Parts: sequence; structure tokens; C-alpha cells
Amino acid sequence: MLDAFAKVVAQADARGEFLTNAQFDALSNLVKEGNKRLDAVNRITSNASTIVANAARALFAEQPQLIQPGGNAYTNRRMAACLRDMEIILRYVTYAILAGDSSVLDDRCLNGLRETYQALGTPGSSVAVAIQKMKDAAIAIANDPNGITPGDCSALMSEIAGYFDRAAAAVA
Ligand code: PEB
Repeated sequence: MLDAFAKVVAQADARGEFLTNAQFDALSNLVKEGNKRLDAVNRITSNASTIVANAARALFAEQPQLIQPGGNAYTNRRMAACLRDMEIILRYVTYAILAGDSSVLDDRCLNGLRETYQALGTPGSSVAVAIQKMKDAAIAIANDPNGITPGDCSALMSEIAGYFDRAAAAVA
């Protein structure tokens, strides 16, 4: 599990060299813009249950077969497993945002997830839709200019979108 700093150190050490200017500048920018990242993680974390519940409702409205008899989220046991999975994925996305690196998400959440869903007979493409809906909700919450010092968060938002896209692509 790496964060943005540890990753650069590992890359430099593998070459046996000091940091390059580009690596240094990227980390310097990460520190300079760090409050935006912490605010985004804080906002997504404190709205996690809303993000999960609304994304799940929207998924089941679009794909009602999932909650009909025989569906993959039918019965409370499967519904609970589905909501739990969405929460787990969102949680690992928040870790990746904080770390500025996807390795925690890749190694501890996404590795083998597609195969798990295949083995369970759970439709990964539907999980991917749920993840996309969580992405839209999370970005709307993180990027809301109200109640916070305004600034340009476009780079951070596209980075955040990238972690969700990565998760969706890993199961679709
Ligand atoms: C992944 N999900 C399920 C299981 C596992 C995971 C390992 C099997 C064990 C169990 O049921 O608890 N666990 C989960 C995860 C990590 C982990 C992400 C990462 C670290 O450790 N059903 C739907 C939707 C979708 C869904 C499409 C969006 O209709 C999910 C939610 N996951 C779902 C369901 C089950 C499941 C298990 C319904 C139960 C499957 C079953 O028993 O039939």
C-alpha cells in the first residue's frame, strides 16, 4: 500500500537516484493543495451512507429486476450484502483520495473482485453502474462551493472521478 510520497520514493529508489524535478514539483503541489484533498475526503466520508443509499435506490429504479424475486439483491440478506459492498468500495475510494494513490484501492478492494462476482453470480456490470452513481453523488458533494473557501478543484475532482472509474472498470 503506497501513498503519493511513498510511491515517488519507491520509484526513485528503484533507479538509485534523487527525486526528479517533476516528481518534486508534483509532491510540492500535492502539499500546497492538500487542504482541498482533506476537505473532499471529509465531505465524502461524512456523507457516505447518503451516497450509498441514494446510489442504490437509483440503481434499483433503473434495474428493478435486481430486487424482484430471483434478483441478485432480492431478500434482505442479499440487499444488505449489496449495500455493504457499495460502502466498502466507497470507503476504499476515500482512502485512495487521501493517499493520492490508487494502490490501497487496487490491492485491498479491487484485486480479485471481478472473479468474486463471477463466482457468486452477481452482475459486475450492475455493480459498475452503482459505482458510477456513487461517483456522481460524491463529486457533487465534494465540489459544492457552498460553505467552504472557494477555489479551483477541477484537478482534484478528475482525480477522484478516476478512482471511481477504476473501481467500475475492475468489476464491469
Ligand atoms: C465483495 N460481495 C459478496 C461476497 C463478497 C463480496 C466477498 C460474498 C460473501 C458475502 O456474501 O458476504 N467483500 C466484498 C467487497 C470486498 C469484500 C467489495 C472488498 C474488500 O471483502 N447485488 C446486486 C448488486 C450488487 C450486489 C448489483 C451493488 O444485485 C452485491 C450491489 N455482493 C452482492 C450480493 C452478494 C454479495 C456478496 C447480493 C450476496 C450474493 C449471494 O450470496 O447471493
